[in-house]
Amino acid sequence: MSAIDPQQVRAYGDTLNDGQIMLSFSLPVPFGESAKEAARQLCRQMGLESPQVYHAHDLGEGFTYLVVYARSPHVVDTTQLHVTELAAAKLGRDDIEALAALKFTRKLRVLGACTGDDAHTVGIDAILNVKGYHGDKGLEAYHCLSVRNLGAQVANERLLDEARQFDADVVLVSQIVTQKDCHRSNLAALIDLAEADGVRQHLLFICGGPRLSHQVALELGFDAGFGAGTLPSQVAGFIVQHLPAR
Ligand code: B12
Repeated sequence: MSAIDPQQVRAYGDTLNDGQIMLSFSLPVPFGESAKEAARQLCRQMGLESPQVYHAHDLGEGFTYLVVYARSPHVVDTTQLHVTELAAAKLGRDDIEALAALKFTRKLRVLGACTGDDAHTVGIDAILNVKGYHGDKGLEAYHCLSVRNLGAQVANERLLDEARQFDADVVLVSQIVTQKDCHRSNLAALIDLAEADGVRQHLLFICGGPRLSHQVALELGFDAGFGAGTLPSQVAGFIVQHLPAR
């Protein structure tokens, strides 16, 4: 087996450094040989070599879904990557409760919602509901936190209104749908509104969703962002470490 060169990392398929990748996409071409050939040509134009259509499915109405395997000749230098990571130690529930007891004299109020047109509540529920996610209890299970979950399709105006009424310390926003970058515009609009209302500095704003990252969250004016597979304890840990003592 050849060695891994961190300066020249290739995609891995069957054997190390073979550069094999898999793509899935749909084409507005009727199911059949033309759709498969169109997919192969598109892959070659992307710089991929030896594209093979492994799966094609008739979507109806002149559309075809395709899965293509191909070889990417490109490499990435992993010694030159610049990523922004959350500056917070990973703490377990007991340590989070202990730190909160040291720093805060009351429960911290956490308000969560899935905002805009987004109706995907499973993610925010996984973070907030007592049963949690992957065996990691949700924020409702923490003695140091008082939690309210507003559910789906909450308008930014209403979220800030509820934050005022609840006297929230932290606002958690879930954005799952990213079509036409609606997650970015909606999240940025919330921060603009909070600034206009003069509440931005008084609240910790955290967003999350499978296509969000800490880097994107910072770009949009949030304090933190969490992506796919986030555990509730990571969010609780961030909150107690980053909120100033009160
Ligand atoms: C279930 C589901 C639905 C259900 C939602 C039910 C509900 N009550 O939530 C229903 C059927 C309603 C639905 C509808 C639609 N859906 Co849908 N749906 C899904 C599906 C299959 C699973 C999502 C899910 O529950 N994941 C499980 C949770 C636990 O994971 P998660 O959301 O990533 O959350 C984790 C992290 O991201 C993070 N996190 C999430 N939020 C937050 C918030 C904070 C503050 C923090 C800290 C962390 C955090 O923590 C969580 C735990 O780790 C996905 C495909 C997929 N496999 O992901 C499509 C998917 C999200 N849906 C999609 C689409 C397009 C739609 C529709 C537009 C379809 C349509 N044409 O009608 C509608 C939109 C409805 C609307 N107005 O929002 C697309 C989105 C594409 C995109 N990039 O925008 C997906 C990806 C499917 C696809 N491949 O096309 N959907």
